[in-house]
Amino acid sequence: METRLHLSPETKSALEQNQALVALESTVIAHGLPRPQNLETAGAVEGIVRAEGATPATIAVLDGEICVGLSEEQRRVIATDHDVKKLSTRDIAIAVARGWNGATTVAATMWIAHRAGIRVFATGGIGGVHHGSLPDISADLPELARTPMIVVCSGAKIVLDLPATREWLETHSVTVVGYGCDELPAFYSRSSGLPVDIRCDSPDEVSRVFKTQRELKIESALLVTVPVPVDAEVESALLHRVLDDAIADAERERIGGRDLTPFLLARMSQQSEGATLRANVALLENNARVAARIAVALNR
Ligand code: PSU
Ligand code: MN
Repeated sequence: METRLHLSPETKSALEQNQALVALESTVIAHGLPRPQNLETAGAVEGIVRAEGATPATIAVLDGEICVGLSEEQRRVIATDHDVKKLSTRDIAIAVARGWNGATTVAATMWIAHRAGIRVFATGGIGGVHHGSLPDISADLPELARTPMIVVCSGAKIVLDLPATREWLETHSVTVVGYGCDELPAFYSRSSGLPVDIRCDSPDEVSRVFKTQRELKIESALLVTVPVPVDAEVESALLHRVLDDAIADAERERIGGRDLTPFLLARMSQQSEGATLRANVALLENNARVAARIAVALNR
């Protein structure tokens, strides 16, 4: 194991005893959700993983230490401290060298979790190809192409160019599972009109595909996509209105780089009077439950 990783006592003992573990990202806590829902959701998600019989390991960098598994106090720092950076894989060494506090994106969380020996990771929505001509492509995508672990999410964030993101995954051989669905979910929305590669209806089915990938030494991730629960889905007309407005606002205000995703999510939540925030929390909790069940199935 990578010696620069600081494992919490709970994570260490779960790894030693080969118990089911679920990695969780921290950018969604620090930059994806508003206060106080961010801290509440971070705690709720850990509780859900535990209730399913798995150990949660939230990942972040604290005072330059790469932490796998956070204490309640450490979670509070990530959720409330005003100087928590957003760290993608390219930033991990900088944060360690400078002794920063930083929240890890999907890409950085995967990089760390895989090196800690964790095989399942739950998040809300992955990054992908943004609209516009730059092109702006999240580091989440190349990390998925080179890291063999199960990533449970509700597809790519709706603010992205979803057809372009779907094509990227196909080109780079990332297998996409529809969990109880035949279509790629679109984050706040259950449908996108885009295909998945295979439908799985149980944790065992997912586990079988992943174990086969590992036997074949396929080095990319297995992306398990789970639709947002029906009662939390954002109604399509409202969703598209707040989405188009948020993208136009970002262009006008020239928001780019690492600030773009948090800006778009916050703007949509304001304009939808919290409808997108409720969907975000519901899908994060649901994805954690599915991920924990998969982690348990993987260990059987
Ligand atoms: N999904 C959410 N909220 C978030 C993110 C995803 O529901 O805040 C974060 C993830 O950490 C993801 C990041 O890795 O946004 C992508 O940012 P970028 O497009 O800058 O790579
Ligand atoms: Mn970017």
